[in-house]
Amino acid sequence: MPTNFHQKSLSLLSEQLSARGLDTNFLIQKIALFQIAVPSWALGAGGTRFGRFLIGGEPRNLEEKLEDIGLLARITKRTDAVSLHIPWDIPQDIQLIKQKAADLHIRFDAMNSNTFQDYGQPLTYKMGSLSNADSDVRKQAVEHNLLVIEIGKELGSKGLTVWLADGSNFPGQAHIRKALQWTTESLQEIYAGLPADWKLLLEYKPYEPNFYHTVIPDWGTSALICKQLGERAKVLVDLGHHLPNTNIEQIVATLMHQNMLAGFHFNDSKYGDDDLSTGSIKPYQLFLIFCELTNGAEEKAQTWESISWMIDASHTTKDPLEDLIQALESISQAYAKSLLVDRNKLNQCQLEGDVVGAQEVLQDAFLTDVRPLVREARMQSGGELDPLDYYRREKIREKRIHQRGKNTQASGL
Ligand SMILES: [Mn+2]
Repeated sequence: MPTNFHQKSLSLLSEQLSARGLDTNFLIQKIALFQIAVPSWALGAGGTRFGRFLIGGEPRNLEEKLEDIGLLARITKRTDAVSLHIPWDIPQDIQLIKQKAADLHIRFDAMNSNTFQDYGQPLTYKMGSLSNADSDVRKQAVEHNLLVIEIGKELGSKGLTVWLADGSNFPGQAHIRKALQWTTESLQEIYAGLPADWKLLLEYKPYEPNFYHTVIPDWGTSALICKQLGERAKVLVDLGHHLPNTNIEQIVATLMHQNMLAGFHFNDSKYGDDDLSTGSIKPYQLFLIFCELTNGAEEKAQTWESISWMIDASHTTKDPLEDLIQALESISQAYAKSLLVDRNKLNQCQLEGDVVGAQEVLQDAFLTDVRPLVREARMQSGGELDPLDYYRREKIREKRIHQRGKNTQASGL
């Protein structure tokens, strides 16, 4: 895209926005500040039904994963953090990793534990982890989480994300109340090991393949457990972890109202936990979610800074770095559009019961092409005008393949 095309579209948009009483520079500054973490498992190919097809030049170790995120940070200016997964990313040399991250201007976002896979630990998680009927298995799962906290402390992380696959496959298999109780007690032990300036982010999910029940199926169950843990435990919303047509923006509003929103895992879905690129299926839903987020922060239901942001998607048929560029762009666009909502007018419509007017206010914001604002925010921060075009023009993947090899495989699912 030629720079003069960008300048023209920005000045046209700026004119329209100021006619609506909006300050373009203020918006650009807000957009520039919004940063989204990238998980360490998102940099290689995920599995499809037909197998896992290597992208080529996938990162071979944690240092190379940081290099990939560093590249995203440099060209998009929309990410400044990595979220690590243990045991997939146990640093061999903590000081080296910290230095590498610092050189790339990357910080360590929430740590992720893993008790949903058997990876050579002494006791199996076949019948669950934190909810297991066997107290030795629960102890092992708790200790794993405490180890993750220790690694995170050394790296400077400030959060632990817990996602459980625990549940049962058939009726009668599990004692539903006991499973919930054991999970809560296990989480209490983990919470007790949490440093004072850390938070615990508790995910929920209503189903898995071949599942009868999950121990933490929804935001309500997650919130109930968090209330029993303490005020630094909050609910993590993963966009794919809902039944079809769930009103996710309502969940967000409810959690913010209770100061219980820990953060987000961004992705998109057609049917369920599809892990598709954020904004590729339901951009209007993403916009409505951001409307609740920006409004909830403006009205001081919960501070913006207390919420964590991360992409949690799977890259099967796209180059992961290209996919992440698209996702970062979509999230920034949804955020930018939410900032355009005429709140006074919307409040007025709500007071007067003007349903049509309220919809018009939202559509006015949603249908505005905010791409010039997002581009300008990126350029003013020192990023590329068009990161995807830059990535292809500079043949980054080809260079990665040359450096790392064609058949390398990043750790992860
Ligand atoms: Mn997730």
